[in-house]
Parts: sequence; structure tokens; C-alpha cells
Amino acid sequence: MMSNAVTWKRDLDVLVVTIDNPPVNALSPGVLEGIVEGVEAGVADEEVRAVVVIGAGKTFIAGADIREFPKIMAGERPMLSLNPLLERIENAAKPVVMALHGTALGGGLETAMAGHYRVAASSTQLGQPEVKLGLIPGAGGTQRLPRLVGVERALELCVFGNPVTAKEAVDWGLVDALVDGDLLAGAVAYARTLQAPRRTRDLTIESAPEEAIEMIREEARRRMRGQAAPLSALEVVCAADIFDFDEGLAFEARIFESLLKGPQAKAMIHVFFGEREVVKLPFVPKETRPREIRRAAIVGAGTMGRGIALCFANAGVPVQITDAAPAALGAALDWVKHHYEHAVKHKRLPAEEAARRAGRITGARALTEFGEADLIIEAVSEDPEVKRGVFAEMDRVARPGCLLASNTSTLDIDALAGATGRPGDVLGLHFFSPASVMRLLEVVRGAETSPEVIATAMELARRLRKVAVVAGNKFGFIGNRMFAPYREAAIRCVQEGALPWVVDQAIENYGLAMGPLAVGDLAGLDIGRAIRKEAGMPETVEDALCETGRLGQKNGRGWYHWEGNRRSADPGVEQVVRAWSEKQGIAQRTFTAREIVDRCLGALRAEGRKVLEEGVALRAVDIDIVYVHGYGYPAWRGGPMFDG
Ligand code: 3H9
Repeated sequence: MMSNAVTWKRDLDVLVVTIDNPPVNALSPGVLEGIVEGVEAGVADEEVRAVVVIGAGKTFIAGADIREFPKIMAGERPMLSLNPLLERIENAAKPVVMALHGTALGGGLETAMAGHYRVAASSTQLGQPEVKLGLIPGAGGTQRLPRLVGVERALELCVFGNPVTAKEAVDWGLVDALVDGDLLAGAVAYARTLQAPRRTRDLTIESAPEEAIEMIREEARRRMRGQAAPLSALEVVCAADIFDFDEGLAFEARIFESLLKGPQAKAMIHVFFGEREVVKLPFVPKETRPREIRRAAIVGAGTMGRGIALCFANAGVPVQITDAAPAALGAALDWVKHHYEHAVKHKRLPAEEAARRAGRITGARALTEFGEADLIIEAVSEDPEVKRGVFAEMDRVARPGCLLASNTSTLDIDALAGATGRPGDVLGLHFFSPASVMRLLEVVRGAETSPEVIATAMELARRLRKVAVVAGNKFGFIGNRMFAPYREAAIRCVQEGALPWVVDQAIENYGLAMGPLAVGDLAGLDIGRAIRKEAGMPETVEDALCETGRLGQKNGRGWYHWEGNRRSADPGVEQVVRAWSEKQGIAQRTFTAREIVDRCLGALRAEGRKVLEEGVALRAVDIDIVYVHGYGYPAWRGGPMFDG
């Protein structure tokens, strides 16, 4: 019996099995069973010489069905057991060709490797991204992949989780042939050339030198600090070279199950679905059509303006940039040039692509040259009056329908909208520094911002490869609003006796990329001071540090002593802090790391609850996504509001 999602049909002497389980042909219950049934029908049919398995729609199989995982964790579903089914495909007595397009990821690639041969459209991406969900491949990937591509490349794919292109996959031996044009026709023609099955499990493994394995282990420790899955993936892939195939599968299954039932997978799966949830906006009607953004323009050529320009250029959108100071504009254009030269030098971009991108950024003498832009972003200094002036001018220059956005990190969007005659087109687009690296984009919705403008911003974010979260228009929006009390909690720990580096270390050991005091140094202690003043908050020891001329990383002295990007403990800071606390009569005590974490993250969560109550964030998960993608919060902890 055919399952609804899998059907098969003869093309003369080749049976074509088609998977049709939208949107991404995930291996939902019944799908793999359907494929096996199709393959076995082909084997049983005397007139069939080979079987081709292909995905309908935009992709081959994008993985196991992630929606099933929470049910397994909750004990509502038994553990997935795909191996016996994959074994039936691998044991088929006639050649099975897997025809790949779109993405063959996770369980999708594992299914492809259980087939005997693989052909692919050249745009296909192949990978084992399970570590990004806190898992390892759980359907033979750790054992079949090293048999096809060798241990070292299998480690690269399974430990870091990044995909490879079909072209690389051919070079590595993971794909047998690329198909130009009609994939199905190419796969069927390829199938007709085959004489016999070739089981992946029977291939011999190319071992990896010990030093190469050690380098990958070190890189995983550094780049994926705190995560259990990457190092587990490493051990299990290496085991393929030691155990026989079935022992290797059993080892993989044990580790997969323990990770799936552990806290990190739960947190990372929450983040995966959260990233897809945040784009669902109840106030944007389904039929809303985003406006087209063909050309962008930026006012302000400082750090943020330049970084934002790169985002557009990298995404293929031409962008103009201007600055009231011609020297600043010149410096920004030089910086852009150096940025792309550096990328070519370090082999991050081919020279032609870098030139194309750099060519998309052009300087403009004045804002008056922005009449053709579909979006103008203001990125001038955080001064409400200056910004209002810029908005009034943007309003005069912009063509009808142009989006007018501010990159402000705290200020009132409605006040800026009020400086224009088109408040429906005004919104906040809060990029995070460095803008071309950080994935978060806070989209700030003013009282009159139209749903169409918000929909346009969300679509734009997708093109820029950002994760966009909509925030209400209140001081600091979601991220910075919560960050302030979190930092204050850290400062209070110091005032009460904890050393600054001990506080940061506790937070970093918990998993955040950088402790809150070091972050203050990066932003500039004078900035923190200005924000506290603006918000009417009491003075802290940080103000005292600032008064001694410690401005942060920019002048080499803040909470730390700085040399470039390297920070070290500074005994001078300890003196200032102790003297200040004594003067204030604050009793000194010791703190455990746990107490520091509880206090700081407790303050973060408490503010998060207020942000939710006030409707500044739509859902708790929106806050989690803001923190994971904008503030270095570890995805494997799920975000500040995640209650694992
Ligand atoms: C695995 O395979 C474990 C195995 O080793 C062993 C098991 C024993 N399942 O991202 P999009 C949904 S672990 C269920 O917006 P795009 C997604 O939620 C898995 N649903 O599209 C969304 O739904 P909605 C390894 C899935 O074109 C819709 O599809 N695989 C799955 O930007 C569209 O998604 C992965 O980790 C899934 N596997 O990107 C791949 N994947 O519309 C995860 C997607 O209701 N997926 N959905 O919000 C991706 O990386 C991207 O979705 C993909 C498409 C690149 C495929």
C-alpha cells in the first residue's frame, strides 16, 4: 500500500519513487516506510532494473521530522528507529539511485547514503546539521559518511554541522554525478547505466591522522564552547574506524538518544522553532504584500552606517551612503574597500564577487541624492533632535512608498515619525554591531507603522539573512531594555564585593559569549553612564570608574586593562571599586558563581517578564531569539525566558 506522502511509478525499466511531504519532505511518520515499500516494489518487479528516489517540490528530504522530537522527549512517542528501514534500502537487490536537489540534510542525507548511488542538481546542499539542534546524526550518518568521504571530512560535516555544495560532494565521493537540467531524467538515465548495488556499509574507511582529529576537537571546543553534541559527534564518527558497522550504529543510537533526552537538544530545538515563530505576526494580515526594496540608502557613515551598507551589498542590493561630514564619508568608503580586500586576501570571497559587492556601495554628497531609494536608514548619533532633523529631510527627499527607518537602539520611533508627513512608513531597524556579522534585527513598530511596512521589513531581513524580531516602541525596545537591569545586577555584585573579572567569568562559564562588564567596556562606559542618566537611574561604581577617565576598550582602560581585543584584570579597578563601596557603606561579602549567575540572569528574566506584560515583545520566545542572536546568549540554554 502506498503512503500518501510517497508514490511510485514505472518509467520503462526504472521505478521512480517520489516523496511528497511538504514543506521540506521531512521524514514524518510513514515517509521512510513509504520509501522502503517503493524500493521493495521495484525489486519485486521483474521488469524493473533499478530504482530512483526523488523529492517532489523544492527539496529532497531536509531531515527527520523535528516536530516529532519534543513528543519523544515527553515520552509520548517511542524513540525513532530509522536504521532497520534504511538497512532494507541498502540491502535491496537492485541498484537504488538517490536523486538530490534543494537540501539533503540530517536524516535526508542519511537516507541518501543508504541508497547505492547519488546524483544531484548542482545547487544541492548536503549536510549533517544535527549538532545545531544539540544532536548527532542518528540514522547511520556517523558510520556511512566516513565510509564515503573518509573520517576527516565526515568529522567536518558532523562536528560543525555546516553543509557542503554538490560540487564539493562530487569531489569528495559523496555524490556520484551532477545532473544539469532535468534531475529526474538525468537520474533515470544514470540508473540505466548501473549493473549492481553498492552498499555504503561495505566500503573501506579512509582513516584520519591523529593531529587532524585533535585540531578539529580543539576548534569545536573553542567555537562551540559548552555544547555537548559536537564532541560526541567526534567520538562517534571516530568509532566508525574502530568498530564494525553494526557496533558503530549501536553506539551512535545510544549517544543520539541520550542527547535527545538531554537539556541542550531541548533548548536548541526551542530556538529552531522560535526562529520560525518570530516571523508570524498576528497584526499583519495574510494577504499583505511586502513592498519591493531594489535600492537602499543610509544617512550616517559611522560604524553602524558602514556595517549596514555591507549587509545590503552582500545581499545584492545597491546602497548609497552619505554623511554630513565629507571626511567621514571618505573614510567609510575606504573602510569598505579594505573590508573586501581583506576578505579576498583571507580567501573568504573570490575577487570578482568582492568587487561586485564593493561596487554596490556608492557615496552620495547629500541626502538629496536619495530620491530613488526604496528604503532610507538613518544611522546618525543618538541625539533625538539631530535625528528628528534628519527624518524631516528624509521626508522631503524620499519618493512615495519609501520606507524611512531609524537604527536607533533606544529612542522613540513615534517622535521621529512625527517629524515626517508619513508616519505609516516610519519604523525602527535596529542592527547590532558588527552589523554585517550579528544576525539579529529588531524591527520597531511605531504607533502608526503600517502592517505593509512591517511585512516589508521582515522580507528584507530574510534577504539580508537576518533573524528579525518585532519590538514595541518603548525605551530600549526588547534587547537593550533588558540589558540595562542585567548589567546593573552585575555592577551591584561588584559593589557588594565580587571582583569584576569573577563576575564576567561566572557569566561566561554559564555560556554567554561575553560577561556584562566586558560588554560595557566594548560599548564605552560613558555610553552606559549616559543611558543611566537618561533613564533616571541611581549612580553606580561604574560612574566612579568613568570619572577616573576609564572609558572602556576605546582608551584601553575600563573595567579591564585592554590591549587591542585582549583584556586583563586591572588592580587599579579593584582600588576604585573598594574605595567607592566603603564610602557608600556597602557591606562586602563573597559570591559563588551560582549566585552571580542567578542574580544577573534573574534580573534579565524579571525585565523580560515586564517586556512581555507591556506587549513590547509579542511572545516569550521572541525575547529568547533576541538574546541568542543579538547578545551572545547560548542557544543551548534556549534563551533567558526558556524554562527547560
Ligand atoms: C535529523 O535529521 C536527525 C537524524 O539524524 C536522525 C533521526 C533518528 N522537520 O526554515 P524554513 C519546517 S535532525 C520538521 O522556514 P527555508 C519549518 O519549521 C534534522 N519541520 O524554510 C517551517 O515550518 P513553518 C536535520 C521542518 O526554505 C518550514 O519547514 N535537519 C524541518 O528557509 C519551512 O522551513 C535539519 O536540521 C524538519 N526537519 O529553509 C534541517 N525543516 O512554515 C532543518 C524545516 O510551519 N531545516 N521544517 O514555520 C532547515 O535547515 C531549513 O528549514 C531548510 C529550509 C534549509 C530545510
